[in-house]
Amino acid sequence: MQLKNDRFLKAIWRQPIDKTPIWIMRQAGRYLPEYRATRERAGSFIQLCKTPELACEVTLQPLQRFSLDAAIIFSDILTIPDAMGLGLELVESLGPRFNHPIRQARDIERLAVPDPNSLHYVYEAIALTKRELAGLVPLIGFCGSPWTLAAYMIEGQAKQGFSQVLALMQEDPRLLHNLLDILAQSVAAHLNGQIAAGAEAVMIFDTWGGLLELADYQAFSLYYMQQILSLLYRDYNKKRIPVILFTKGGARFLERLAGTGSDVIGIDWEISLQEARQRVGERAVIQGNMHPALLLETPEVIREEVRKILASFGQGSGHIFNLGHGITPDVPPEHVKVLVDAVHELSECYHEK
Ligand code: 1CP
Repeated sequence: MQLKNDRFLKAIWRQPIDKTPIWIMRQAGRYLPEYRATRERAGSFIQLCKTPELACEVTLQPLQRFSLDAAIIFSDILTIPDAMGLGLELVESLGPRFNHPIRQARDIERLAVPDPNSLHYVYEAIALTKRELAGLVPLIGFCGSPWTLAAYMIEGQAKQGFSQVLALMQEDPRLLHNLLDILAQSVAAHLNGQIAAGAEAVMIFDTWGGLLELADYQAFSLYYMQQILSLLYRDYNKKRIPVILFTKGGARFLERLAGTGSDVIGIDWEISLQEARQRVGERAVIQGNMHPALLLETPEVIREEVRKILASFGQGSGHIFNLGHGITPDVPPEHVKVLVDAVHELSECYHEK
């Protein structure tokens, strides 16, 4: 189907565009009252993920309010460990938690790439969302990086620091490599499943890669993302499928990320777009990088920040506007409208008519 709005894909292929495209990490989420209402109807976060009709409904919610240039399928990176038998639940004050975290070598030796049927609900949600979107904007599929998934699987829950996975890295790196290898195969298969179901771009979230020093980052995080890139359907149904890599806190690794052959590199607010553009050069397009906390400021402050970020990237195609990390639940939805409209309005002067 012909896309009505293909700014997001054109920016990735550096084709001329009228305005800079924008989408927002976690754009479907708790800051929207309609999301909270649908989650209530679903009964739980996990049920919401596993019910394609409801996952589709919340994916579309932010697009009904704001002129976003891409949709991202509502799901979670932790669906893969769940499908591997770890049993995901969401504890209200604590965040996600596994009922059967990895505690010993045997738990890792037992793991296998999940049966595609166990993640079929994601592919159904994508197919349904594509039908409902009817070409309005492209749909992004996603996964966590093997390193980030391993961090949650070994810790058992969301925690600052992830001391247990770091300890395993020192004590038994081979065992950790076995886990990362299975996860890389699982992630590649899941992203390919999402592409086959209709995702027009895919993103790998390496939320915890920034915990590592360069040598460990290369060996335990980047190496496995590179494996995934080599296994992905980069062309599907005569269409090029772009890949976005995002290592939170990964400014130090920018050249390495650019060297992977990923089409887009996501950055957070640690560095300016100007510096990122210079260091990445022609090797990849840049996505980012407004601090999410700025969405709590006044509309004037938000517009000023948008102006600065657009100026930092400068002239031409090759930038996708986003936050440097997910939007937080306390953001007033009206501020998101201010942001999206400001990006479109204030970016026109950076593109040729
Ligand atoms: O309703 C709720 O209370 C659940 C909150 C929530 C939401 C809205 C969770 C639990 N997951 C999601 C959806 C989600 N997760 C999306 C949806 C698509 C979108 O609109 O962007 C995406 C892309 C994710 C990805 C995700 N999940 C990441 C990577 C991105 C990031 O923010 O770094 C991570 C680390 C997770 C794990 C996870 N799932 C949920 C939470 C609260 C967390 C973070 C846990 C932590 O604090 O470590």
